[in-house]
Amino acid sequence: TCSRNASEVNGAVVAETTNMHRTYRFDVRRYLQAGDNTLAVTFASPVRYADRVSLELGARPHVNHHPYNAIRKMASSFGWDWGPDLATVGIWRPVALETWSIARLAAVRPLATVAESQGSLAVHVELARAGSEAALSVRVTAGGVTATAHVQPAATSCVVDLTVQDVDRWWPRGHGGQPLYDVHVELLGPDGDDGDVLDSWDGRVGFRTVRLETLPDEHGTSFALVVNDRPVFVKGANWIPDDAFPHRVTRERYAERIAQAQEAGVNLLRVWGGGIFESDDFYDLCDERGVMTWQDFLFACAAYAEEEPMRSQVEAEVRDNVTRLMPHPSLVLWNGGNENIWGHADWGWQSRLDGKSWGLGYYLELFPRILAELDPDRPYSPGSPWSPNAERHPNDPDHGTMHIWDVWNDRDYSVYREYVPRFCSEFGWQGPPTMSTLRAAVSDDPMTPESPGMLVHQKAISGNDKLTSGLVTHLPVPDVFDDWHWAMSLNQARAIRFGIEHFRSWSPRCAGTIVWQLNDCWPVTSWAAVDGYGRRKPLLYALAHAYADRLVTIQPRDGGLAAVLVNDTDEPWRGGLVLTRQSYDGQTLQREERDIDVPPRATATVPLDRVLATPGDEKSELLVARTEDARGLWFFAEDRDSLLTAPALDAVAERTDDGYSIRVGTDSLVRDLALLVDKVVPDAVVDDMLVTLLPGEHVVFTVATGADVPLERWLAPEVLRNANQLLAGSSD
Ligand code: BMA
Repeated sequence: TCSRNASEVNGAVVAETTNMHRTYRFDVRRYLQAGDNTLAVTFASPVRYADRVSLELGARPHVNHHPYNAIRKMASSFGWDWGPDLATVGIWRPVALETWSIARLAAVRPLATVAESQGSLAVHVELARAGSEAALSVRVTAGGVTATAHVQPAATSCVVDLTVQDVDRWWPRGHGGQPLYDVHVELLGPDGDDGDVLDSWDGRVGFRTVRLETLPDEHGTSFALVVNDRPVFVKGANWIPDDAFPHRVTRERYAERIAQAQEAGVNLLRVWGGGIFESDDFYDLCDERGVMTWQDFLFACAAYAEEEPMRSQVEAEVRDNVTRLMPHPSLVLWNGGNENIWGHADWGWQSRLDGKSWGLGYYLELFPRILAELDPDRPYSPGSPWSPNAERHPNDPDHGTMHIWDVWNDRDYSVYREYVPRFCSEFGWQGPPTMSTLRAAVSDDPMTPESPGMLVHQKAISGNDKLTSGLVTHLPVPDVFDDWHWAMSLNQARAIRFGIEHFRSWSPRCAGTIVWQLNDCWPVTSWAAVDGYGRRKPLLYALAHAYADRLVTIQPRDGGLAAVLVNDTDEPWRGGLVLTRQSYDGQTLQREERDIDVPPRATATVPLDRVLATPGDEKSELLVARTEDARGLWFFAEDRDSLLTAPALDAVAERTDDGYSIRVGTDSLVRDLALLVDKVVPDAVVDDMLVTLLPGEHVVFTVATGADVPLERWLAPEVLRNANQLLAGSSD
């Protein structure tokens, strides 16, 4: 019956709250009594609240079926195309009763920067006073240096500046180390340096600079992150709330998930606007591991009212979270929101809105103004996608960020090659969760792609149709469920690997890719690389290959083919490049050798001679481009049109101290060899997947597990998988 969340102390209403994304602080002195006190919190239905406010404010476009844009609450908890409709209610972060006198620290914002090897820290402090107008002081210690500033009588703010000599810079992973400096702030009482410590604050900073380059050039407008004056190619993944009930996400779970992103070669996580500002643990771990973060403000796929009661809530939550998160060196970009500006341009909103506000004022005025005040050194972009500095279409590939979704929704993954985005901040392809996750979540018998439980765990519009349409160009549709599961998992992995190799081959014109999406919030068929129970899908391994520091990829160029070498390291890449055209049975038909010298953080394009790049028989030949430490392959035909045959695998499993080692060799060509270990032991982890073997080659997979299982289980055809198995006439 209640329409708002109300908090009562000893029967008196203290407050009504409507915003999950902010903190609230209430003065309760006048309600307290000696002895026991009672705090009662009444919860209202967020769904009804959102419905009611959406009518009061005037209906505005949004995706999915609830007006999540009328309440300041995690948008995806009202259901998303990968998430269940489970609008939560409750207290999800700590509640405390605090007492204080004289004054307390209301906000501490350390601005850290660095020039040469000199670190500068400007600690902005805001105070709240409890009636006292006394002069106070603030003492800051960082990097072995202490500095103090005085707070004038009645003043409520001050800045403490200090300099740390010979600082080590913080770098994104793959570019350097992640030294962090503790910052200790004390508010001292009226007696000055020797006075009482009234309050204190502890945090950490890293010394680095970051800027976002959006410069006009011959292709359009760039979008590149520059850390410590060096451009950093972003190998990113989009992050969604890791649980439909986000309070269940512990530090350990964040640590595990971020480690999985690292395994995939990821150097940036984008915290997507339909989710939450994550807890401090997330950003702390990213600081420590050099995983950059890009934080959306929490607006997604909808028009948002700019009037009250929205406006004040939005401002309060942004101030709160900018203050909380700005110390983190891993945070490299604030972003206005997800697909709101694009939605307004393309999704038929303008006539529906009929002149109503839709959020642009937040993205172009309010947020930049708050950031200029609270966090002036960090880049901001008004939205994703967004074309900077112009009245251009927000999703223009030549300007700023782009989301590529037509490829998954309507076309084929080969179409990624039609786009050379300056920065691709979303693109994705669906695949099912791992089999053990699926079996734990869905009990359909028989289980088919369309059985009732499976459909509950496929939330995307026409998701299954898109999976099928996206498969058939490459592989036939399997009849057996286990084969279907493998085919769709493989196709997801291949699609994204294809996309990333193409995008990286255009670096630095393309300065980053952020795959949709790293994680899931429950067991579901989705775009994720790690499923809802934390298990690695084949896509995670494909990302590791595609995001390798040194990449050799063969790409179409100027009507022919070229080997493109992407060197994302600080060392020059020198040596030989061996190019061969060979038959599936292992005969070398053409061979060439080139010297390569790819400078650090650079890309080299080596056009291939026509005789090398032209197959005698496209169904049974491939190109191999090989350096000492990397190799790229080019198949002239799709698997289903090729003469790929059932592989004769020579596989042996052995027990090791930490699990198993599985050696697989072959005399024939076998594509995308994988070991779906969760089918044997649900929490077993294999070190690699999607390895293509040429005739005569072998690979050794390492499986980590404490479980004891018969050796032959690892070699069963539904566990030891490959693409060849999916072709007619090749099934085992
Ligand atoms: C993008 C995201 C999400 C969505 C995904 C897949 O639009 O921003 O809204 O889940 O596509 O459809």
